[in-house]
Amino acid sequence: MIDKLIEDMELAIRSIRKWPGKKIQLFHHNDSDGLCSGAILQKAFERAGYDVNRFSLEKPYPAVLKKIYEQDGRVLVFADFAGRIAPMISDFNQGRNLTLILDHHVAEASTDPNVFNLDPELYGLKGDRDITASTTCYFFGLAMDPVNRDMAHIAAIGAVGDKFFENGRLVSQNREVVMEAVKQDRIEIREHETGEDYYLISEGGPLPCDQLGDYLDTLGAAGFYQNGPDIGIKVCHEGISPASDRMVEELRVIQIKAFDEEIKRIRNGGLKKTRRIQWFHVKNRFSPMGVKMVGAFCDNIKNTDDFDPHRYIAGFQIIPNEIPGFGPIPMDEVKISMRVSVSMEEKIRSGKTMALNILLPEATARVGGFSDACHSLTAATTVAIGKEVALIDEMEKILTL
Ligand SMILES: [Mn+2]
Repeated sequence: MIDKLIEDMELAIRSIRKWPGKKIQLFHHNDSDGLCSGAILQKAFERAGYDVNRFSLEKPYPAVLKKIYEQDGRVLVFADFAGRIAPMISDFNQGRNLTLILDHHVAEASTDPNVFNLDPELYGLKGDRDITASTTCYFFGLAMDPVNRDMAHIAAIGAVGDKFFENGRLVSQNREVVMEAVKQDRIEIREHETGEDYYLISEGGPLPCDQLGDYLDTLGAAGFYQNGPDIGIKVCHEGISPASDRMVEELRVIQIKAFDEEIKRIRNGGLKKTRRIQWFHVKNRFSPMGVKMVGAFCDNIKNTDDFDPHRYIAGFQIIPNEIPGFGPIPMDEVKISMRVSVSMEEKIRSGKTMALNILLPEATARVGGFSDACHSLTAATTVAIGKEVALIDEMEKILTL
């Protein structure tokens, strides 16, 4: 099925070459996989003589898509998101712009011939096992020009960053790119009892790819409103620098302080409980960090004594009415992130408790919110400010059915 995907990539590339103009607008996710995807595509297009205008996004919110699709006659590329909302993008596009989606989340087919959904999930591959967005973008780059083979190590960093392993090892297409990077002496694999560790070979010595993934996540997510994604893209191409180290260090300090203060609030009555859910609202107290932080915060606290291990955990964070590179965008929305304790994870896996990717999107739809990518044990959507309690109520209703 990878052959059919590559064939369709070649088709999309021919369409880009035929499209008038030499400009690309590139939108990519702000986690490590998304940054690696953006880095690969930017360079691949620039090598082919295109002018690339690159934007990092936390999510392809409808308000953002609406603004993007006010344009006509453009080439628009989405990486590491949008696979599932190809029908919505098709409705926005109406054949007016050439749109490419290079994602690896669960996908739906496009309904507009000018929207190419090149998400490997539509080609029988598993995005949460075989192939990340970075690897998808690498194959796309190769289809453009074999010279892009020298970016295999960037794809490998994204693959490690997304943490989809089988028996502690990258598999399928992700494995193929990492082995290519090994062949090029850019990545070194070290075996241990439970799997493999991957190291980027760099001037300062070998760098563990999992740590580099966390480093990029911090730049992209905590640093989202402070140019972090741009620094992250630079790190993908040129490696870490004293300037990037300093920024990551500063962001980590901001993050620890904000998280510590939020835990104090939660202990002092900031946690609300309904029958099956415990929830809190950080408002804009995580500012200037991006809204991925409420999810990161949930990950940090989900197994601590401050939370009931038998209730779902939900955190809300207000989405700023501004997106770097876009200027003001009226969002008036909150993001909700959900997680569960380790014991509830077990119950979800064995089917005894409802999975988050069933519960949250259903409740979100009922209050008119927006969902794109949800997983069974981690999920996030957005709803209008003021709909928080209604959303929690809807989830309780779904859970009592
Ligand atoms: Mn990804």
